[in-house]
Amino acid sequence: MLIKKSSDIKSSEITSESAYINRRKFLKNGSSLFLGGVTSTLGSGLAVGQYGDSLKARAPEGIQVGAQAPWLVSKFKNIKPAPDREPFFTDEELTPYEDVTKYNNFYEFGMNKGDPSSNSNEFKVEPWSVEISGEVSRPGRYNLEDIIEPHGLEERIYRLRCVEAWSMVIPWVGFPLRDLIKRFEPTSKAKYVEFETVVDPEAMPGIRSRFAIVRWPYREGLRIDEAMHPLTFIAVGLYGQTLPAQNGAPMRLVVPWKYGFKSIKSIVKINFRESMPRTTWVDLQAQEYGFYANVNPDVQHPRWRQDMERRLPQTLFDRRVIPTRKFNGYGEEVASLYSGMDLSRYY
Ligand SMILES: Nc1nc2c(c(=O)[nH]1)N[C@H]1C(S)=C(S)[C@@H](COP(=O)(O)O)O[C@H]1N2
Ligand SMILES: [Mo]
Repeated sequence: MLIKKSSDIKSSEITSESAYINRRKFLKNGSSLFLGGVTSTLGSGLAVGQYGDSLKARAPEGIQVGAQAPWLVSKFKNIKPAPDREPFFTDEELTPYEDVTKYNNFYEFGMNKGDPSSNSNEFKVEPWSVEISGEVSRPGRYNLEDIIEPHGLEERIYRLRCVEAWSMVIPWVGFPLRDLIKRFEPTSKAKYVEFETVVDPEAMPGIRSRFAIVRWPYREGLRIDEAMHPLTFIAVGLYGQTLPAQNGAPMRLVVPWKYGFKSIKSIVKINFRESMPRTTWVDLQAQEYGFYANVNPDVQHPRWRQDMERRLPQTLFDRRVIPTRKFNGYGEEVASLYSGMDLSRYY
């Protein structure tokens, strides 16, 4: 591989268009910046920190997600690797970075699997703030830095099972949602947590589309005990890098025992409430999608088999069909949350 001195490399050669635009913005704001592409191209090890080398999964050489704020850069140097055991890890084959970042559901950017990666170049995650509201003693609108900075980052390798009967194995980077929730001190009335995705029509062509089926903002929710479960995760990265826009930058939810649609992306609002929130998919079609949406091979869906799944990536020769497990294989950890409930009724 040809290695150029950094001074010989024009930024346009090493950054994608979106990274380039973001970088310009950072420079204009006068902050120092980090470019993952420079790091991996030159092998300077900037992104590889105390734990970096021992991460179980890193993005391929040359992958860079864009310019990042200095406080975030230093956090990504200190990611605690996934342990060797379930449930925070699985030794199933990882879905390649390419598939994780090019086969997406993110209707704000369009309805086809390739739309989110190709239509999200205008999407900006800086500045970003998250509103914390409802039944908490410390409500307010917080900058992304205030939300994320206090948390140590860790790697988790989880299965993700979409209701459309495909699945992936993804190495996330983030922290448990429960640690975030505790900081804002929910009151005893906080029985549910409601999440909302950003609505940015200029950067999100799916929102501008006349064919959109969703009433924006995309909304999801969890019962408070589900939200406080140690498996429930806020992801800010994958494969050791910050999240690409199409995967829900700058922060998204990951609930590995539930269908993928619960794992809401690009969160701008977290609201604590006493009653069950309305959620996007229940609003759209309550016969087909429930609030709980626990992965369950015993509950049928009119369009997709729920007892089997296609583990991506498929090839022309192998559809890689495997059985779907109850609670997506996390039953030992989460089944007790639903004891006494009829899961065919509360699907
Ligand atoms: N805001 C928002 N969040 C979303 C979606 C969406 O359309 N909009 N799609 C959901 C669905 S159906 C799935 S399967 C997962 C996919 O996550 P991934 O693209 O990172 O694999 O995101 C979920 N989160
Ligand atoms: Mo999904």
